[in-house]
Amino acid sequence: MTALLAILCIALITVIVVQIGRVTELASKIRGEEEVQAKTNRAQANYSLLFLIVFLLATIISAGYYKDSMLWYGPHEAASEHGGLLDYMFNITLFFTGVVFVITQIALFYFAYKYQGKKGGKAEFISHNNKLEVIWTAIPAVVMTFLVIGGLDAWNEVMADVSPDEEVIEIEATGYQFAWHLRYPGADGKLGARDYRLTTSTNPLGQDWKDEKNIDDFHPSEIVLPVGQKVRVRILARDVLHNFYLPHFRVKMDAVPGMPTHFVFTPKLTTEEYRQNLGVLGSDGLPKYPEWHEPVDPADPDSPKRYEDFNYELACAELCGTGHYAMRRIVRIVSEEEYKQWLSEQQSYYMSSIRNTEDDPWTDKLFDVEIQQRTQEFNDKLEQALSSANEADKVIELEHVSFKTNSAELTALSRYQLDNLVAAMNNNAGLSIDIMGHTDNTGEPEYNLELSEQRAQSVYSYVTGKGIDASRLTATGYGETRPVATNDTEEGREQNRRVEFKIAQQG
Ligand SMILES: [Cu+2]
Repeated sequence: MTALLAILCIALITVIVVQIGRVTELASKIRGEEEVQAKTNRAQANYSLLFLIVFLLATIISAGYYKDSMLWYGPHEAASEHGGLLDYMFNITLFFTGVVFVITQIALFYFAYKYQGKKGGKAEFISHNNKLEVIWTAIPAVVMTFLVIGGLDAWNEVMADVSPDEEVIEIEATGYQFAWHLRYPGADGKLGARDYRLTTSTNPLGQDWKDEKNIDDFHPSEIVLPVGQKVRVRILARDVLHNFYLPHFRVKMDAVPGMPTHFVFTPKLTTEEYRQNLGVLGSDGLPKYPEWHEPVDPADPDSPKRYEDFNYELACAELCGTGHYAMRRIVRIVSEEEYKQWLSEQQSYYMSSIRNTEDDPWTDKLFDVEIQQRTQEFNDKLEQALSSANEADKVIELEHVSFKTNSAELTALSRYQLDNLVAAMNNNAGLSIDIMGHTDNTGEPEYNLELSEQRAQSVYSYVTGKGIDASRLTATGYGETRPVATNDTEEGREQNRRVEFKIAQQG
């Protein structure tokens, strides 16, 4: 239907144009060809002038109207330290091209007006003019030289990498269809090694878990950075070309599969400060940028104002596929304290997703964080037992002490908790304990009794071997006689196989 209407319209317009042509032809026959030609020339010349004025005014007024929305102007001053330099380059370039633009437009249309066709008018032929040639070659050459040299200088400054001894936060962004996978270095400040061949569904970045620098790396869902701190972003891509673009910081760099790139920048304004700049009031007490004071939801006047809801963003500036728009991520710039707080809330990817799974190469080792955590837990439990008046609360299980199957030989990881016990006894001279070994009910009771005895003895030997006086502890095996859970399930039996100690005396 629409197509039919369109065809009809076109046919109608064609008929009208043809009819106008006929009328003009007839009119010129009546009035004479020359007079009509002269009239048309005058009209065309006047239209040229009119177009010049309307076009220039529209250009200038629209630039003025939209100036506060442009990235280098008004409230949108660069939020990074190097950004001002790029904005300055843009301003200089805009100034020169703007001047040339206005002059050439005026010249073009004014000439069309001035040299309109007139009866007897004759063109002037200039075959060569050295002076003109020199002028219009030399002026652009000089201007371009300054722009290019200034641009190169700015480029070198903006693209300078960090020196090895410089303090810098290095983070990583890997683009893929259609999101960014972010990685932070964790407490050691260093990103661990990656190998694309290690990429699996549980290891999306192909991190090499044998590299201990990977142990504390975490994968946040947003970029959070402290204000005034130099940041180096390592930029990678997993599939196609993407582009890491932080418009408010004037950061933009391609993410190329197989070729890591980087960008160094220093955030200058926190998110909060940028919001305040957008919402600032003029000297008359009215909003300086009224468009930012409109509600976020036009249907709900009570929704937050646009400036209150502003966030820096990370966008992909490469048309990388149909879901391209979905690559937006929030960027938050915060104070140093807020950043530290945020860091402390992040969980290492290895600890939350890889630790003690089949991909974990470190099952026979405890990491510092885990040692600290277990020490804390042990001390808390001991503290509680010491302060309790209840006899039953005086028994503490050594849940991280274990033995090889059917043997009294301690596993390598047992020593950490035993060292906690030794430390506690060193710190607390009045403390004496009874070590108690237990088994489940699998096998012969006599055998179990003997095994539990030997296991308690192993702990006894370890503790006395660390210099604790033998008079402060005893070791007894109870075999399967004191279960704490059912022996009918594997979990229950596991709970029953245990070594614990009872506080016999406390100082
Ligand atoms: Cu993309």
